[in-house]
Parts: sequence; C-alpha cells; structure tokens
Amino acid sequence: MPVKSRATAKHAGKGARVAIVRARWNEDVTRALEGGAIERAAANGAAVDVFEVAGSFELPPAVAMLADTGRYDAIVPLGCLIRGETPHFDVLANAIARSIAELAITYPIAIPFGVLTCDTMDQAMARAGGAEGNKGTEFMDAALEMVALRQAVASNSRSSRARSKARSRSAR
Ligand code: DLZ
Repeated sequence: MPVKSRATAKHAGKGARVAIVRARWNEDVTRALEGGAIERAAANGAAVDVFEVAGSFELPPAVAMLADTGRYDAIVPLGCLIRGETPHFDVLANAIARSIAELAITYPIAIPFGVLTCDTMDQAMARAGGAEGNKGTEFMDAALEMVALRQAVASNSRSSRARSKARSRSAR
C-alpha cells in the first residue's frame, strides 16, 4: 500500500528530538552550519541537544554512541573537510561518507550527511551562510523530512494491519 502522506520537515518537527554533533575542525564553518541547523530545528518545533567532537573523523562514532541511547529521532553530524596538499582529504572524506551512510541505514532514526567537502575555505564559507546559503539548514531539513517519512510509513503500516484485522474478523 503506498504511503500517501507527503513527508515534510514541517510535519515532523514538532516534538522531534534531535542531536547535533559538530566537529571543531574548520570551526568558523561548522559553527555557522550549527547556527543554521538549530534555527531550522527551532522553527519546526524540534528540541535540540548539541555535542562536539574534535574532527569529522570522530563524527560517525559519536553518532553511533548517541543513536545507541535511543533518545533521538534524528542525529545531524556537522563537519567541514578542506582539501590540503596530501591525499588525506580523500581518505577522510571517503571513510566518513561511507560510515555515515552505513549508520543511516542501520539505525531506525534520521541521519543526514552533514559534512561539507570543499577545495577551499572560500567554498566552505560560501556554503555556511554565504553566497550559496547555509547548508546547515538543508541538513536539518533532510533529517526532519526523514523523521516525517518514518512516521508516515509507521502509521501507514498500523492502518494496514488494523484493516486486515477488521477484514479477518468480519470474515469469521
Ligand atoms: C587531520 C584532519 C585534517 C588534515 N583535516 C581535517 C579537516 O579538514 N576537517 C576535519 O573535520 N577534520 C580534519 N582532520 C581531523 C580528523 O577529522 C580527526 O579529528 C583526526 O584525524 C583525529 O582522529
């Protein structure tokens, strides 16, 4: 049975429990992302706890730790990787993206990919409240929309089960 409700951040925000985990590397950028994310969560009525880790590599284990508490509907990791002279950037970016994707499909909560991967600090600042907007708000939107989708799918399954129970009772 198709899920008919349109899952939007607005539907899910009210009462949602959200954790933000922010990496301190490239802190001007990650603080700006955090500001955007918190603003968007508050505008949608979600309650937010904020945690910090050293760098983006620490984001996946921190997300897993917080997910294990069972306290959150969404956990939003925020980081910023800037390309340097060595292949370090690619190694980190690939490992972090893969780990966050794995967490997102493993835990029954919303976990967006909230890590900027940029060639320069200018590119990063442009995406943290500059010319390209604030990606922190988009990461929070993506998380709240997934919370809404989960709620819609769960309530759709409950209705289907209730309908099939009613049908089997009336057939008796
Ligand atoms: C080591 C490192 C480097 C070179 N660059 C970044 C970066 O651009 N952004 C970021 O969030 N973290 C960086 N780090 C730190 C690692 O993510 C990690 O904190 C350390 O390797 C310790 O595990």
